[in-house]
Amino acid sequence: LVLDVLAARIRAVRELAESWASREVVVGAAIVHGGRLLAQQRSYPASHAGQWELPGGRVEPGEDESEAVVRECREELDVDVRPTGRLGTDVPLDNGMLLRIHTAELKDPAQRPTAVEHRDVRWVGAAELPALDWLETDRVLLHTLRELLRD
Ligand code: 9L3
Ligand code: MG
Repeated sequence: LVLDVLAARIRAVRELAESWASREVVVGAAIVHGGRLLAQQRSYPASHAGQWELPGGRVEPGEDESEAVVRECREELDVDVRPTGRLGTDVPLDNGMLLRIHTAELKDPAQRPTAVEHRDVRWVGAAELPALDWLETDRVLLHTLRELLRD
């Protein structure tokens, strides 16, 4: 009996781990340059238009997370970035996916990020960081992001 209970417990834990591991990932890019973080302002959907977020989007099938970071930054900002590692913890999204942050740097710092499909993009210093109206999911990460920035 004890073994049955144990086996059931182990199965439940494994199922939970698998369901978490199989959740689809949305990558966010924490691009830092000159002690400031690149933030972009959403233009859609209407419920989130005007709010700020890290650049990024869904990892497409056949793509790894670093490739998704590079592709999303090309699409959204028209810049080339080099992913440098993971940052912080995953944030669960309402749609069941996970937001996962990768740090990145501009391959060519002279390249200026452009708001291709967004309302605005901005380099944000530590003081300005908490003042922006961030998406709730991204706001969770502000303490971690702050550590990348200068005072
Ligand atoms: N999302 C949240 N924070 C972010 C990003 C890039 C994305 N920094 C959420 C918003 C959407 C979903 O992830 O619900 C997919 O993102 P997108 O494809 O609309 O950018
Ligand atoms: Mg996006």
